[in-house]
Amino acid sequence: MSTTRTNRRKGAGAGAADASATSAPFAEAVAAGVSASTTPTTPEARKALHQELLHSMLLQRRFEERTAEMYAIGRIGGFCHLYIGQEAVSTGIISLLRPDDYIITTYRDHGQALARGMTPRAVMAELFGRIDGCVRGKGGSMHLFDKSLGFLGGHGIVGGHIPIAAGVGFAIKYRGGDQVIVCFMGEAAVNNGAFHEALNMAGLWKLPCLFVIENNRYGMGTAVERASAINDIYKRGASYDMPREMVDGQDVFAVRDAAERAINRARTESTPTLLEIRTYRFMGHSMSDAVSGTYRTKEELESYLKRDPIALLRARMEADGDLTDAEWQAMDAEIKAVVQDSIDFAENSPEPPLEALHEDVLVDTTSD
Ligand SMILES: Cc1ncc(C[n+]2csc(CCOP(=O)(O)OP(=O)(O)O)c2C)c(N)n1
Ligand SMILES: [Mg+2]
Repeated sequence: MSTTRTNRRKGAGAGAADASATSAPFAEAVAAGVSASTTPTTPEARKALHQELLHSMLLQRRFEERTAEMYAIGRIGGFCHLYIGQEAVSTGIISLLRPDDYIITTYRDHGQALARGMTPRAVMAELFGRIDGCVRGKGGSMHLFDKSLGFLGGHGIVGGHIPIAAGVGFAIKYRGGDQVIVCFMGEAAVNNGAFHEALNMAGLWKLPCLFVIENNRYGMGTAVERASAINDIYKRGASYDMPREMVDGQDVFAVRDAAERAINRARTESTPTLLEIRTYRFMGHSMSDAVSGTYRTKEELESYLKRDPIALLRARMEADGDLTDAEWQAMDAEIKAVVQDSIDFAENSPEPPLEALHEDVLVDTTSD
């Protein structure tokens, strides 16, 4: 893995000399002659693509391991929800998107932002509440946003962003574009009225939306079986005449396969899709929740840890001859250095000035 990656998509607030800009999503695979949206045909292209997928997932993991540490020592405050265990979902889907596509998501948003190419510096500074964060330190963990990446947040209200996704889908269609909007949500959001209203409109008007349910089995401490009348959540797509699939969320290739079908449908036929991606969060609901909690057993957690998406991808790549131990060590060391750099950057970034409190509250409709 090269250590001289350049970032194709600079995150806001990243600065011109951003040493953490190593998250260039899938640039090397593309350089090796494979479109990120197709199955590679040569061994070289396959290796490049798989290394990019691994890099993307490992960056999310190492970034959040340090995030937890920074939270524990009080460098990060407020709400903070880690994505550890779910990285194959963000990487699998986002690796197939074009730069002009859109993403909207929940408060569990660090992994998706990094997979999209937001720089570790811009994300870490945001978590620290500093001015060089992607939204100048005023959003924090739950509200990562970058218009230039089509990354439309980071939303704290469960289900509140799903109608916005339908609205973006409507705007794409109205303007005659062939972009897609991916709307990530947790499985608990599907019992919220906004879910039904938005999916009904998307089904009725055939909007280019990909509704991705990351079914990690729990909404805070409530198991899906205790909250949903239907446990196979993808079946709800039938109510909206929407193509639907259930996917193994620990297998990045299974995620990519299903996402590729859905994205093609959205682009070429303007048809929405509902994907239920079964995954698991390895940490507590948020930083204020114990790792296993009282609502799940240690045995359950341990059984899911055996299907760590990064370990599964690494094992497959080793078996295919696409990853040597030295390459793994080098990639891990490079990523750890990038994450450390993002922490140093955040530490040195100033807090927003008091006057900034009044900025960005209302949009100035008289400019641009
Ligand atoms: C409308 C609303 N109700 C309740 C909450 C409190 N709350 C925050 S996260 C959460 C659980 C959501 O679980 P899920 O959708 O499965 O996502 P996950 O946290 O598992 O990623 C709840 C109930 C909220 N933020 N918004
Ligand atoms: Mg959940």
